[in-house]
Amino acid sequence: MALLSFERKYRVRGGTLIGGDLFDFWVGPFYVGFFGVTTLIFSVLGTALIIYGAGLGDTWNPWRISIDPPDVSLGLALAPLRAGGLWQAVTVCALGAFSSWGLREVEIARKLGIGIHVPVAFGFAILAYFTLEVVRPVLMGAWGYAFPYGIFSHLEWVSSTGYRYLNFHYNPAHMIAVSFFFTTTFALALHGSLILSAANPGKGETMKTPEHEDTFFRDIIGYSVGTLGIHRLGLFLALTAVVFSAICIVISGPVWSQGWPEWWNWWRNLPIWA
Ligand code: UQ2
Repeated sequence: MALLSFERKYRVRGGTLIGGDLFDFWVGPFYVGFFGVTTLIFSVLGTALIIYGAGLGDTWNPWRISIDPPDVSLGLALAPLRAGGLWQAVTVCALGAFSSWGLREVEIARKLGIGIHVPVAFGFAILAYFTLEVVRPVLMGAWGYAFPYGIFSHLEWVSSTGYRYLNFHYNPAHMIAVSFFFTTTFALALHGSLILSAANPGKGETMKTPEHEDTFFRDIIGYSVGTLGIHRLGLFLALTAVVFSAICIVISGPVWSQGWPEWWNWWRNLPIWA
């Protein structure tokens, strides 16, 4: 079906989670909905607060602008605007915008009658952000442990938080997360190259079928995970990478406060080495 005629067919009322028909409309190609309105409000407000915060700061150098969380000494209190309060307001706006975007995805999926895999997957990304900026700081008792909003400043946060635990590569959850990130890129390289090899033939040649794709892998390793299976595998690998990333940061401090290399002493102290 041609793109335009398909879109006309699916652009029907219904599927909204909230607001009934009130916001059930499109602006040009974009679906709005209740959550389109809230996404817009949160992101415009959050961006305005960041620009205002940049104006309060001492630089307009885009690399150096930073909206910092409150000092650790302020604990979990509401901070004055210029002492971390802006960061708190921006964080509320960010979470509001991300959740609104996810719920707008759900409404579009419901209209189309497709699954909600995309918003569920996006939910894992929101969860990772929430873990860094809310769950871990709350467990550690201060907003000051959250990362700042700035290009260099957030990189410096990652660096100094890593050194705080001596060497993050010894964090077992970090090891698992990195392994899943690598496996994700491996799976996508296999999948992308396999699809192009069959679906993008030379001039004058006809496109090949999924049977060709299956047979390639059966011939080379005796197994094909299948055309649906590779996408299930890809989603699993990507989401698991995110989950272990969230675990690896949330256990750093709340569960283990020494250097990560020391964590492995349980292994060195096993009685079998005696
Ligand atoms: C496959 C298949 C696809 C694919 C790929 C495979 C026809 C078009 C890439 C091969 C993948 C396998 C065997 C799994 C590899 C395992 C890991 C953990 C990377 O069989 O079916 O569909 O794209």
